[in-house]
Amino acid sequence: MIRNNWTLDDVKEIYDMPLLELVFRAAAVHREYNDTGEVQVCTLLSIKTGGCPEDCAYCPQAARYHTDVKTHGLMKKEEVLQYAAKAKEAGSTRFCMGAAWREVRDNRDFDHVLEMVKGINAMDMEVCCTLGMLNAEQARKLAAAGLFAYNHNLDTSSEYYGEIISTRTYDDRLQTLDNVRKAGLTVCCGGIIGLGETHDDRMKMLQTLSTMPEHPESVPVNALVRIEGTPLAQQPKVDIWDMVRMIATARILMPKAMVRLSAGRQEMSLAEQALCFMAGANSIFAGEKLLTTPNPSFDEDHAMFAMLGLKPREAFKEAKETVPA
Ligand code: SAM
Ligand code: DTB
Ligand code: SF4
Repeated sequence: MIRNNWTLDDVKEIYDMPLLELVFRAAAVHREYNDTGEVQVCTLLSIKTGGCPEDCAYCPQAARYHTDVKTHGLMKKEEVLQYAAKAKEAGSTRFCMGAAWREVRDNRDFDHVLEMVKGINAMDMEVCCTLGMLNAEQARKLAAAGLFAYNHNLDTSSEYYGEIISTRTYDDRLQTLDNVRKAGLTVCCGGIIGLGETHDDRMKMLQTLSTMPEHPESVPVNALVRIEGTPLAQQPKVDIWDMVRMIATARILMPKAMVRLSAGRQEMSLAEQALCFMAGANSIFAGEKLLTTPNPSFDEDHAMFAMLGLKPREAFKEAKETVPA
C-alpha cells in the first residue's frame, strides 16, 4: 500500500531498525513493487556552468566560492544533442540538463532550453531539466516542449535548510515543486547527506518527501561531494552505512519511486554500490561526469551491471505499461 501519511515516529521506527533488518525489509518492498533486476540509467549534462548567484554551501558552481570549476554560458543546442545521442548510444534512457541558475527567466536562454528539450524528446529519451526555480507558466512551457521530469531537490530538512542556503527558502522550493506537479510533469526530488545535518534532519526530509500528496517519481539520494573552496569542503566523508540506511528508508516509505544512488559513487566500491541496490536503489547517473565532478565511466558501470546481473530499464516504461493494449 502506498502511504502519504507517514508520521515522524513511523519514519523513525523504520530508519532506526537494525541495519540488516532494514535492508531485508526494503529489499522485500522493492521486490513487491518493482523489477529488482532493472536499474534506470540517466546521464547528466551541465548546459550552463558556474557563476551562480546562490550560496548553497555544498555547491562548486556558486560564484561566491573560489572553486576550480570552469564556467561557461548556455551551450549550443547542436552540441547538447550530440551529448544526448552519445549517452543514448551508451545505454542511458534519461538525459538531464542542469543549469547553474537561481531561477528560470523568460529570455532567449529559456527559449533555447525549450528547443533542446524538444530535440531530445524526439530522440525517444526521457528528458529532465534542473534549472532552479520555475513559475507555473514556465513549468507549462517545459511540459509543452516534451519535458518528462523536473529535478528540484529539497536537499535537507526545513529546519536545517537555513544553515546551508540563505538566498532562498524551503517554501520557495516547495512552490516550484507544486508548479511542476500542476504542469503534469513528473517530479524528481531528493536530497544530500553529509552536510552536517543530524539523523533527525534526514528523517524529516524523508517525511516531507513521502507525505507529498503524490510521491516524487524519482528520489535522488546524493552523498556530499566535498569541493575545495566551498564552506563544506572539510566535512567528513559520508559513511556507506548512512547511505544504505537512507536509501532503504526511502524505498520503504515510497515503494514505487525510482530511488537514485546519485552523487558519491566515484568514492564507492562495487560492493558498496551493490548494497545500495540491495537496499532498493534502482537508478544511477552514468557517464564520466555528474555536473562538474567525476563519476564512474560507462565502461565501469557496464562491468558492474554484468557482475551484479542488472540490466538498464527501458525509457518511458511506466507510461508504456499503463497504455491499454
Ligand atoms: N541550480 C539548480 C538548483 O539548485 O536547483 C539546478 C542545479 S543544482 C547543481 C542540482 C542539485 O545538485 C542540487 O540541488 C544539489 O542537490 C546537487 N548538488 C550540487 N552540488 C553537490 C555536491 N557537491 N554534492 C552533492 N550534491 C550536489
Ligand atoms: C541530483 O540530485 N544530483 C545531481 C542532479 N540531481 C542534478 C547533481 C549532483 C551534482 C554533484 C556535484 C557536481 O557534479 O557538480
Ligand atoms: Fe546555484 Fe544550484 Fe549550485 Fe545552488 S545548487 S549554487 S542554485 S547551481
